[in-house]
Amino acid sequence: MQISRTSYLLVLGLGRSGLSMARFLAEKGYKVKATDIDERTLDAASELNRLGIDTQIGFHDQNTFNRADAIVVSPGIPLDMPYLLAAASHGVPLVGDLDIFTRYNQTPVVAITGTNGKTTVTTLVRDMLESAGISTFMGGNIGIPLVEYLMSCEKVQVVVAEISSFQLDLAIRFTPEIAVLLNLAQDHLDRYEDMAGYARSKWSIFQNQTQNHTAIINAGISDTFFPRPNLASVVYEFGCAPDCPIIQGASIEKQAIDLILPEKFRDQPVRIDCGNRKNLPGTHNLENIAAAALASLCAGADPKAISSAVNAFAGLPHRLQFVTDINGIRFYNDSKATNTDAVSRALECFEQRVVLILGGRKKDTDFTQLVTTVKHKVGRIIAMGEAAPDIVRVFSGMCKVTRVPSMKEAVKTAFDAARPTDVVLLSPACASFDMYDNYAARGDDFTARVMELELIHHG
Ligand code: UMA
Repeated sequence: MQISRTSYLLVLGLGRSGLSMARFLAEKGYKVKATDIDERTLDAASELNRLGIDTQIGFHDQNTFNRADAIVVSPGIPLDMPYLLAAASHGVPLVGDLDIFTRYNQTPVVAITGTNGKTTVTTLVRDMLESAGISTFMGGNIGIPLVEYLMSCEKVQVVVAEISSFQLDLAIRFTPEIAVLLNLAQDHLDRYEDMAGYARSKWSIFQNQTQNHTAIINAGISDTFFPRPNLASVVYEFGCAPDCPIIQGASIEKQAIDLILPEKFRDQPVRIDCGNRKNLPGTHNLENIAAAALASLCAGADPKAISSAVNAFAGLPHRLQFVTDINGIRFYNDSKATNTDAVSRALECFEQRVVLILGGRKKDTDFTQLVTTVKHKVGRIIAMGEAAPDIVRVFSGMCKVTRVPSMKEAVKTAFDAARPTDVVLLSPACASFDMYDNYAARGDDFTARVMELELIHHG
C-alpha cells in the first residue's frame, strides 16, 4: 500500500473492525477519517474524535470517498456498494484489514477458513497450542480484530486467526504460515454472484503461500463449485477413511484420528483418541478436531497436548449449546448455524425426534438442501423471520410447519409441540439481521425465553 501521508485514509464502517482499524492507523501516524451510515456509532465516533480522527456519521459523502488515498473497508460491507464503486473508478484503492495486518505483523499466523466450524477450530487450535506451552493471540472473524494484536504490548509465539471470505475478498498480501480450509457449502449467496465466486474467495487463503508454508485441506471438498488451484505450499489433507484415503495428513477413524506425517513420525501414525470428547459431538466435529490437530502439530504442539485440549474443550456459546431440560424435552441453542449445511450437521448429532426452529434473513438460502435430513429427523418446524414464507412452502408437505411472529412464540409453540424425549433445536439456517443485531443476540433471546418457560414449569 503506497500512502502519501499528505492526504488521508478513509475507514469505512465503525463496527468492531473499523473502530480498531481507525485507532491503529492513527497510532501509526496516518491521517485518518472514518464514516458510518448508522448513527448508533456516534459514541465510537466521539472516541475517535478525541484521537484527532474526523468522522462522518449517519451519512456517506462521495467526495470523502473519492479524495482518500485509500479506503479501508470493513469486512461486512459489500464491495458493490455504489460509493465504493465510484471511488474505485477514480483510482482510489480499496484495502482490507488482512493486508494492513500483514504489513505490520511479525508473528507466525495459523489462519482458518471454511463455511462451517471456523470458530470451533480456531478455538481448538488456540487451546492445543496453549496446552503445549505455546503462547497465542486469537482473533479475526471470531470477534477480535487482528489489528488489536498489533496494538497490544504483549507479543506471542503464534497468532491464530479465524478468517472469513469477506476478509479474503480484499486480501492481496495476506500470507499465513499455516492455512486451513475446513469445508465449502452453500452460503453468502447474497454477496457472491454464485458458489464459484464464494469458493474462489475461500481458496485464495493459500494464494501467496510458498513451499515454506503449509496448507491443510478437507479431502472431501469437491471441485464442483470451483476447481482446486495448484498450491505451492506443503499440503496435508484430512478426511474420513475409506472415502478419502489420506496419504499425508489426518485420517478419521471411528473415534480416533491418525496423524500421518511421514517426516515427523517416521515409523507409524500417531493416534489422537477422541472417545472422551464431551463437547464436540457429531462426525463434523471429528473433521474439526482433525484439522485443528494438524494445524497445531505443524505449529509446534505435541500429540499429548492436542489430546488433552480435545478432552478439556468446553464447547462454544450458540453452537449446539445445551440450554436446559424441561419435562424431558432438551433445548439446544445453535443460533450460529446460519446456513443449511450447518443445520444438517446439527440434526445429524441427534438420535431423538427434533422440533426445529428455522428462519431469519435469507442469504439466497436454498432450503430444499435440508429436505432429506428434515424427513429423517424433524417432527415439526417452527418458522420465523423474513424467510418464514419460503420455509412454509418447502417443508409443508413433510411435517407440520407453524409460522410465528417472535422468539417468545417460537419457543412456546415448540414446547407445546414437543413430546417428552424430543429435542427443541434453534438452528435457523439464516442470518439474524431481520430481528437482531447478530446471531449471539438471537441465541441469547432463545435462551432467555427457554429459561422463562423453565421457571413456569419447574417453579
Ligand atoms: N456500514 C456503513 N455503510 C454501509 C454498510 C455498513 O457504514 O453501507 C457500517 C454499519 O453501519 C456498521 C459497520 O459498517 O457499523 C459494520 O461493519 P461490519 O459488517 O464489517 O461489522 P464489524 O462489526 O466490523 O464486524 C466484522 C465482521 N463482520 C462481518 O464480516 C459481517 C465480524 O464477523 C468480525 O468478528 C469483526 O469484523 C472483527 O473482525 C462477524 C460475521 O458475521 C462475526 N462474519 C461473517 C460470518 O461469520 O458469516 C462473515
